[in-house]
Amino acid sequence: MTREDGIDEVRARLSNARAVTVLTGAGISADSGVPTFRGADGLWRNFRVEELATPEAFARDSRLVWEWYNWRREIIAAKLPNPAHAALADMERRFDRFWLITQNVDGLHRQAGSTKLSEIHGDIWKVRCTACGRVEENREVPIPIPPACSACGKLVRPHIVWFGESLDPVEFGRSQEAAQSCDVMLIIGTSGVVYPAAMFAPFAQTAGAFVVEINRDPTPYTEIVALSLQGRASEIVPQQLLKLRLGERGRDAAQRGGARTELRVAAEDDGDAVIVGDSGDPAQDVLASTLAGMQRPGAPGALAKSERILVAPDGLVCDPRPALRLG
Ligand code: BV8
Ligand code: ZN
Repeated sequence: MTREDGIDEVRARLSNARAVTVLTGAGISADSGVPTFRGADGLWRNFRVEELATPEAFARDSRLVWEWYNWRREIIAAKLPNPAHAALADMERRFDRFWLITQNVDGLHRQAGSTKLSEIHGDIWKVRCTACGRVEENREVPIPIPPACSACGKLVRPHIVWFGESLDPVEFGRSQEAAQSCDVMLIIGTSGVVYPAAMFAPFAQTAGAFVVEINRDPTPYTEIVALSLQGRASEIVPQQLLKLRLGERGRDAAQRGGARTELRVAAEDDGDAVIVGDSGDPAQDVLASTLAGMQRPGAPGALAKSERILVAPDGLVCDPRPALRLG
């Protein structure tokens, strides 16, 4: 099966799905410029995990651990969601039930507009007090070391799940339930080696879901999932969305939702898309602007210029300016 056939198959499955669950890993943020963990240029190549991402490491040398997180906060602070993040943010409004499980701590899914999500490994932009347990947002870059709790003045740590620590039981429970009750699961940009996150795909598959992997490289999932699409998340995920036909249920939902939800990104059957104007919806606008921005100048099907676009489904064109080919 070619990649295009695979994308068509996913589109067809999504068109008929009521419940969709997505699991993402560092690969989805790689196209935003955030380093991944494993692989040739991964973070663990240069750092030993047990020296930095464990409670023991923090107890031994909290300054070293904070310096590492400061370095990562500085990198992430300069990054923006890419078209794959934006496409998933849009997708949550297309299904009766949708849940996004992310292992990423970079916050880019939220920045893209996702709200139905569990950040199962925590959030690099939050700190937690080692004494009173208070969790608070902190966006300082760099964070002054040692950082102190605003309530009790004691040392705070990153609000992140380190190796050997348990996941938040509420978020884990929600994620497990979403994995076991979906019709389609997308696994995007994860090496699938960290547990318990690695169990969600087998959970879904055992429960009868159609499980699709999207990854630049082969992983332990590649041989066991229903479909594996090899390539960059920022290209494949929006492609699935762009080609998504809404189907009866989707069209009903769009009509119920009124004008705002009628403004969706979708391609015409022949791949053409049309500018329809500003939705007034930040998530849609991120999607539109990143779709425009992701087009490489001169690439086949590239947009003529980078501008905010919105594309209507099923010929709902509000502002028929010249059609653009999205390829
Ligand atoms: C727990 C926080 C109960 C730091 C992270 C032996 C066997 C099995 C399990 C274990 C074992 N020994 C210990 C365990 C348990 C352990 C574990 O799984 N270890 C593994 C690694 C052996 N798990 C735990 O400890 C978990 N807790 O089990 O609790 C418990 C309690 C007490 C005692 C024991 C157990 C806690 C897990 C902690 C997770 N935290 N780090 C931080 O982020 O600051 S894990 C780290 O890896 C990241 O947080 C990340 O979220 C996670 C997963 O990595 P990926 O996202 O998959 O990233 P990776 O780089 O690996 O892969 C990127 C992929 O993207 C690649 O496949 C690449 O091909 C692809 N890609 C690249 N570019 C693109 C792309 N794909 C598409 N497009 C692109 N452009
Ligand atoms: Zn405190």
